[in-house]
Amino acid sequence: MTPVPDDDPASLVGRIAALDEQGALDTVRARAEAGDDPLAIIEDCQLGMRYVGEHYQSGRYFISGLIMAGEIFRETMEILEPCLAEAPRRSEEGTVLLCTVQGDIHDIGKSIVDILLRSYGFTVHDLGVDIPAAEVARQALALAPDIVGLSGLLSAAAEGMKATVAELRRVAPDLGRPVPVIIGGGQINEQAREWTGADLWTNDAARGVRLIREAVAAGRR
Ligand code: B12
Repeated sequence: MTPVPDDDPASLVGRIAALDEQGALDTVRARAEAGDDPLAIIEDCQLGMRYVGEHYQSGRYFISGLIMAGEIFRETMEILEPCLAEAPRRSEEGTVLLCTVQGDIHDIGKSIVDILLRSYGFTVHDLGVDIPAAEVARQALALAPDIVGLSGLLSAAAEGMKATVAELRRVAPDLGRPVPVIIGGGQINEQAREWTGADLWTNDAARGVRLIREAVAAGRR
């Protein structure tokens, strides 16, 4: 078995890795009530999920383990959302078109990005999951976003990302300007950014929000 990184099965990371739903949610509530940074709590959950994924890959957990982990994260976000919404609201920062690309139905990370962007004053149009490239381009033409955010966790999602970036580039003349694209997900790295033709990449929602704010501000100058 992969050891829990901090060797503490009673930690939030350890509890999620062990699929201890009650223990994990009690820890989230206690940390939120103690005023812990919600982003730090999310980071621990993300690490715990990575361990669940490894256990799935090694055959220790079945698909039900992934489903259970998804449920724990969903409930965690229900607890944390009010804390995130309390962040000071800024003026209108811009419009973001967001989705999980075709072939991929993972949406937990995307939903975190959505919540964070809204709390920073962005208008977010979340198209959902498994969205074909042509549909993203159609919505971009209709909504004229400042930036497009594509999420994907499967290795195969890179195909969908590449196709979507190409489609957005193809309709750029009709948009009147090139729309920057940021890709995100646990497996995403600089190599994936280069291969898909996207402008930016991240595997961390908080860093993603920072990159989006910078890109939108630069586009408006
Ligand atoms: C929960 C889970 C599921 C749930 C998803 C529930 C849901 N509603 O999303 C369910 C059970 C449905 C599922 C299904 C499958 N899964 Co799954 N799943 C996971 C698991 C355990 C956690 C994913 C997660 O939510 N992580 C937590 C979030 C917060 O992290 P995140 O997504 O990376 O997002 C963060 C950042 O990346 C960033 N971010 C994400 N998107 C974006 C977008 C933008 C624009 C920005 C700025 C930032 C950003 O912000 C987030 C917060 O920091 C992962 C393991 C792992 N290592 O991630 C496997 C994993 C992704 N799944 C995997 C697999 C294989 C599958 C299935 C194919 C299994 C099967 N045989 O059916 C199916 C896929 C079906 C499909 N077509 O998509 C593999 C993928 C392997 C690969 N390299 O392709 C993984 C890695 C597990 C593994 N190690 O084998 N899965």
